[in-house]
Amino acid sequence: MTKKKIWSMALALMLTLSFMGCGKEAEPAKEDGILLGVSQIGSESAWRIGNTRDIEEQADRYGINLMMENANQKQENQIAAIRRFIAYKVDVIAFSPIVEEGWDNVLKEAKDAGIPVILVDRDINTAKEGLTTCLIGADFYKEGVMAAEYLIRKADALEMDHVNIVEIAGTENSTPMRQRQAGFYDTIANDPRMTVLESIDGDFLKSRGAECMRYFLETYGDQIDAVYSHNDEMTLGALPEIEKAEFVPGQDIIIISIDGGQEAINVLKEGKINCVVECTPKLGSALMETVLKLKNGEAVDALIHPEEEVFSDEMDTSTIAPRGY
Ligand code: GZL
Repeated sequence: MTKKKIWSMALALMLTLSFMGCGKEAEPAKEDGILLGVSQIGSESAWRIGNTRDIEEQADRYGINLMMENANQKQENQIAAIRRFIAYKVDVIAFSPIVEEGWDNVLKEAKDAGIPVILVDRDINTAKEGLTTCLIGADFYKEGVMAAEYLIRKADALEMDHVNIVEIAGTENSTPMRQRQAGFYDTIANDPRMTVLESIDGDFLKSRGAECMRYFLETYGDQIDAVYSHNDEMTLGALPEIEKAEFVPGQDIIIISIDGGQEAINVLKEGKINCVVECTPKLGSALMETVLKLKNGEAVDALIHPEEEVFSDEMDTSTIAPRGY
């Protein structure tokens, strides 16, 4: 074999190997020295725990140094954490505000310190301009619409002439609570069959979901046709109370939930939940991409909504892939 032939084969082999390497997911460029301060709400749900895990994993994948503090459901702890991040002179601050009001002062301090703030998951309500850079999170209003649209289809399918609904709402004055309620109410408003008997704040907690459902069953009993619960945790707390009252969830009472965690999807597959609207906690990659853009002086979108879908008894639920949270 001539030398020329050997070299051409060696070159072909190197090119082949180099193209093979292009098939795997391109690893983002590792970034040294960027410090991101994150104030996380707490650990109240599988969704929140999944969100925290995803932010940690993506910070590691992008090589961004992370200071994450858990506020244990207290706004004052989030405000204190943001002040620590400012004192520490982090490059970027990100946080999921537990409620929409009460952030102006601390965010003004961050702005005066020249530190950009990214909203993750939830929004704030302020009259002041320019306190935050962008919001990365779900379209909660659309989630409420999708929940209501499912209930309308279900009422049609069951030929129901009235649908009495009890609502287990999320943390009062939080973005998901306000918008999931607004989207749902606006959608059922034009359907005379639909009546909300009562709405109670379940604070996105499993224990509170059980308490709310116990009260609803004691108060309304067999008048209840449907439960609209703002997250899986509260739904999973409510289901045993429905069964203790000798009703069959998913049959005697239509159950609609939001988040789409594995435990709720498993219960959907058992037929005890009728509809789960997805709210993905996997916001970490979008957060890290946005941090890099800010540090590189690039423009960022003011609003980044992830794609989300609806899982329900209208589909072959065996096809639902593992959820990862
Ligand atoms: C939604 C998130 C909510 C989840 C709950 O993006 O803010 O908070 O729906 C969590 O499970 O507690």
